Amino acid sequence: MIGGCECAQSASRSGGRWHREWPFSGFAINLLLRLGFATAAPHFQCESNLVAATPLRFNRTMRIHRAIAGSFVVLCLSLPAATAQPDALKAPHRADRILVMPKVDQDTGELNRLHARGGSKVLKSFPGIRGLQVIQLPTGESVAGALARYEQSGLVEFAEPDYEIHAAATFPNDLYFTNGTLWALNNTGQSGGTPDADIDAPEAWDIRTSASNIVVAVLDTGIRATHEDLAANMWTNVLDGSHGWNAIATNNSSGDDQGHGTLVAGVLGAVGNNGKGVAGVAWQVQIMSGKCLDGSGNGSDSTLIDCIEYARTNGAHIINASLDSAGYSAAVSNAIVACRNAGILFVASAGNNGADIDIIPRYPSCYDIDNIVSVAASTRTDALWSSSNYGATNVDLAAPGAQMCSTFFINDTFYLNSTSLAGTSMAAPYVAGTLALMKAKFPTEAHQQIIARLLAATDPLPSLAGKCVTGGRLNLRKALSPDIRLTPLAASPFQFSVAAGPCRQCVIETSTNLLNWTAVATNTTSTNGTFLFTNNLVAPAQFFRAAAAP
Ligand SMILES: [Ca+2]
Ligand SMILES: [Ca+2]
Ligand SMILES: [Ca+2]
Repeated sequence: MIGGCECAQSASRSGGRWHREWPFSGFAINLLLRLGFATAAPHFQCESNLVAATPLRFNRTMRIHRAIAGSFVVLCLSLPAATAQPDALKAPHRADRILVMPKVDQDTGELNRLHARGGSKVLKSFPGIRGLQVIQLPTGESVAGALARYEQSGLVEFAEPDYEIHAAATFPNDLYFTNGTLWALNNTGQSGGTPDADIDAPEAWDIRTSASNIVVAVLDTGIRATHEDLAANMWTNVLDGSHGWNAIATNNSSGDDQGHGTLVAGVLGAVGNNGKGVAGVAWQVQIMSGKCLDGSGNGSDSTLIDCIEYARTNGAHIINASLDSAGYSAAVSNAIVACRNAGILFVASAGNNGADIDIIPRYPSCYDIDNIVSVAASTRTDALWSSSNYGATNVDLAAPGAQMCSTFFINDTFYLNSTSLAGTSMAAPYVAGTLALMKAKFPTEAHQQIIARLLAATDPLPSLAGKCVTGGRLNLRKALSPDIRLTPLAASPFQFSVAAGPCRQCVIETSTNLLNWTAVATNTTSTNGTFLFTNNLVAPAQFFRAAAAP
């Protein structure tokens, strides 16, 4: 949520030289997280980062609070508590540590003797925060007792609990999410994975979980529409009550007799937070089944075209085609162009040949049509999956696609959870589900804009450099809420650029004390995602921040 760029301007504007005054990045994020816990009483809200136009000297305790309200992040500064708040111990905190702030001009020897008498130990002190100390309590001493001991000593400005912090995120209660199986959504390094080799789903779900008005057509082996984790998210044709089209049998019974389609559907849109099974990228969505592959997983261009046309003429916004062919078909490309002209996004798996499809093309990925997003598969260590196809031109991005778990067609409560379940077929629906949430969030944007957002939002990875257009892996959070970055450009007059993703309205606010903020400008980023801000006012010490609408 938090952008990482903060900058400072010399207090002397005539000096006009840039330098970093306030190493806010790590510092701020730590504090933000610390207060992410303290969300019970958020103060004010903005999604922002800060530009400091002064060397900042704190002669008060600074606290920065973070909380979530929609896609907003709370930043706030409050005066120090002279003593611990009466309810200070109600919030979860460590039992073995407290924090104390020595009084200014206090003889450190006296405080050291107090530590020693009580059997406590200074684990760390922070000279840059006026000597703030992290205190290890002796075994058996309660936090309440220790706080009282320090506060009554008269040697500290305050003593307070070491509150627990947690990353702000929305965690669904579905079994395979909570037990860590769904590493692709949230990877903490479980089962040999690389922490954060994931699409940042919990962070994204703070912003949006539902794409209930978006129809995603899964062109595949069919879908088990009665599955407990899919039934509520199946699209229904109001004319016949069906959930799609079966181009193999040429009827409206589009159930799954192979399993592949039900797996794909669960990745993009299994019901989230229903206490069952898995969570889709979109917790609510309308999944249309286009059965173009038979019980052996095989079909042909004619069955594919039949389902593409059904999707297009029945209101699909997004098509997921976890399938590929070696044959270039003018007919299929025409069907996809018709979708393109209707603004329909078409997600294609890159294929599982371990090949460079710029050299050995696979279709539909390699049709040169601007509504196609081609997806390679990545692993829980953020490597390119060994059998994934790739291509610097014809593959756009990677998404998780190995060691998967999803809804399966055997019965209504079955989930396939296998370390050998892998493929670009599983990667594509991570992108399709992401696009569904994006379409729901940015309903007026054309397919080119949505795709540009998607591709700008990937996490670049060394393993993907040169392997796809973006060289990156899908990031759902960035796709829904691009980072806001302020970059200094000139000192006099003071000028910086605001980068916040395309067409995003931002308010620039200024403060001299980080307490009182005044809006000084409102502007909207261009389609390239930035605008410039210039400040001609002379002030001895000013901070700037940009806050975006959700
Ligand atoms: Ca991340
Ligand atoms: Ca993550
Ligand atoms: Ca579920």
